[in-house]
Amino acid sequence: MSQLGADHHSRGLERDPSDMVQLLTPEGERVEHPDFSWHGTEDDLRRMYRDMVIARRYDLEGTALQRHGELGLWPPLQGQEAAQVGASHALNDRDYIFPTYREHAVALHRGVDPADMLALWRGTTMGVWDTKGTGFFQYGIVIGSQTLHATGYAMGMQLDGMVGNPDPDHNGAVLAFHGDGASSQGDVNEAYVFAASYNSPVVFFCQNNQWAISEPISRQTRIPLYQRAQGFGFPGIRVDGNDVLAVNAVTAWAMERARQGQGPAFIEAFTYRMGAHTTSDDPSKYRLAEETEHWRLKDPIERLRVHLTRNGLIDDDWLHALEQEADEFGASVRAACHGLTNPDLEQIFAQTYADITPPLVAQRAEHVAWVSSFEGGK
Ligand SMILES: Cc1ncc(C[n+]2csc(CCOP(=O)(O)OP(=O)(O)O)c2C)c(N)n1
Ligand SMILES: [Mg+2]
Repeated sequence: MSQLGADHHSRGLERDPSDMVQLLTPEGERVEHPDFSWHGTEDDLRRMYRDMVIARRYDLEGTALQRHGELGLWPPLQGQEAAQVGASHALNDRDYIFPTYREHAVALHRGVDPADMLALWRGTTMGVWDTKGTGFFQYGIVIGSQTLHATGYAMGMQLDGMVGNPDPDHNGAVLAFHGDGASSQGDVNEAYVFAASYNSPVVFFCQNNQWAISEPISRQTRIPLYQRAQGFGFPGIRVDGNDVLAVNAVTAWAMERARQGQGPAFIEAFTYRMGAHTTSDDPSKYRLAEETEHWRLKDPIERLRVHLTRNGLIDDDWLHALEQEADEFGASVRAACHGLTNPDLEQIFAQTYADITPPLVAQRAEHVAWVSSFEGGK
């Protein structure tokens, strides 16, 4: 096979790998798996559906706001709602999350202020939200770096006695998100080694959307990503990333064993992002239309909607009320974005060190004098 042919073969056209945990088919039918089952309630199902719909709306608003010139950049998540919501719903309040730059659904579920996230992409904040209160660390743009932070944080939780405690209300673990492309980074592989060596309570959650911008998964690995975990010494599981039930069940299992002191795990959520990498990207330059169409039929929200409707767990009135909630939420997101104010640039000097240094004091004075030399002084 030519080089081009070999690439083309594995460019996101891999269909339904058989070694993948699935509990809800793309047609919305429940199926059983020998190792994993889902034990939630009907309310849990409705809540996860609602969170996926709200996350998609947030994402669409983010994309539109960028197109209107209100944001500098936006990384869309459309297609990854089940991976994110399923994972987030498997966490407890003590668990801590290290995201990439795209886990908007997880952020919303953890209570991050939607406006704070917009401010980051508008460039009017240094990216500070309530990381302690939400258990959701700041977004990181340096690919893979968060996995080392996550592993270090998990080692700290171990030292603080938050792992393997007989009282289950005491334990916590870390969920570290990264992408398929990130799995090739040195930082990420070092994080795997540290996590394994110290048996740290960290679960690596890889959203394999089969692309790292324009690089196909065939450039990152010659074996399914989840199989790599074995080489590092911890379990790896591939889950249907568009199946919120399977993602939730597998993440709950991995997090609980980490909390109990059984060490790290690797989850490969096999999925596909329908839109662009970011609003600066044009995937039509490198992805086939057939591929995107194929994955559209596996829409994570649609399959749960079909399941809920068919089983009488929601009806038209319920869906209508949710649509209204999403509309109101969308309007509030737009208003919050329009209400963001430009920061005082002096703040940049204050946020570099805990105690501002004499050279920075001088630079700040120079900067303030320069800014005030303009009409309006801004
Ligand atoms: C260290 C580093 N190298 C390169 C980049 C540029 N970059 C931004 S996103 C990206 C691709 C990441 O792909 P993947 O890990 O699969 O994440 P995805 O966005 O597909 O979820 C690259 C190369 C970066 N931000 N950081
Ligand atoms: Mg990717």
